[in-house]
Amino acid sequence: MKQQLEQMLKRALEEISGADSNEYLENIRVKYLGKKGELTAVLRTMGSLSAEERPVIGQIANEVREKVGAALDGARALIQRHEADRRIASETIDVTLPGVRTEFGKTHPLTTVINELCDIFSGMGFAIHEGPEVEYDYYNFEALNVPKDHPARDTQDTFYISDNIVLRTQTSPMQVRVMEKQKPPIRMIAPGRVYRSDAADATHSPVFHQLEGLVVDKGVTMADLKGTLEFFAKALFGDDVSVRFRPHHFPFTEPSAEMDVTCFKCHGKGCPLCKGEGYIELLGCGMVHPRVLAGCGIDPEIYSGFALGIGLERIVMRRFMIDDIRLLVENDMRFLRQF
Ligand code: 2NL
Repeated sequence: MKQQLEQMLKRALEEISGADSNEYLENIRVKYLGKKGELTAVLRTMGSLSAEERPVIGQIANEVREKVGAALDGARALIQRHEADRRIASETIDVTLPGVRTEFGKTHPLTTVINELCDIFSGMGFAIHEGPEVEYDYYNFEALNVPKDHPARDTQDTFYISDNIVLRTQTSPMQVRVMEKQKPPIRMIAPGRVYRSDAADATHSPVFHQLEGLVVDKGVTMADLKGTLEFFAKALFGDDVSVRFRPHHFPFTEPSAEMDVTCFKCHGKGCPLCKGEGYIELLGCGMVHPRVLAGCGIDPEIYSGFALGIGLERIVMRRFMIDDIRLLVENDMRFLRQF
């Protein structure tokens, strides 16, 4: 029996040294040390041994159990280390290889300027409203006191989708929509894309951008308009610019004006950029026409307001020294990458 045990030990150790996975080791453990294993089977027959033999064989059996157990533990640790080594080897990173460059997008120069204007007006408590570029004739013209026979409605200028639907020619329709829905006080701006049927050249594009502003409340006067717009011009161009207002005409405001800012180049002295004027036109504005207020359900006897409209391309082109408006819509990467 002693010999039988020693052979069993030898076989078990050989099998363990040949094992290459934990599953295989577990099979070996069950085969020898398990409840129905070989060692257990031998121990069961110990009853037939003599009283002298029994402790001797018992001790050998215990030694076999311990040695097999220790060999299994050792083999398990070894396999675990091999697996870790293999994983580390396969995950090796060569830090000398060139990295994968992440391409970052950039803000379009128009968006940069729109964001800046939105910041300035938000700071004065104006809400920002965006809306449809395909508009009803009513919102684009009728509600703004531009009747059916007005020259601004000429098919030369307006893209008609159908009889009563147009591509908006200004962002005012959004202001009309807000006035219809919201009781004064209203302080809002409407930035966005607008369309006019113009042939494209260096300074004209059939698609361009505008930002309009509107304030409606009790007791709003021309003084509010002037103060707000002067503050806006200084926030945009710096505290050293001054502004001037010239009378103008818009169908949706009365009185109407255009606001100029002192020329950036000559600061008012007169130079080729401002054609000797000392000033450059910045925006159109005026007191909201009572008919426009009334049409939106706001009583012009109680409320008054002012509005402004500003073309964005000109500001962008001046800011970034861009000499052709078409570059702003062509999205040529060679152009856009510069900003
Ligand atoms: C310009 C002139 C202007 C407005 C836009 C406006 C809007 C409503 C009521 C009254 Cl809902 N007025 N907008 C007023 C004056 C001028 O734009 O030269 N834009 C580039």
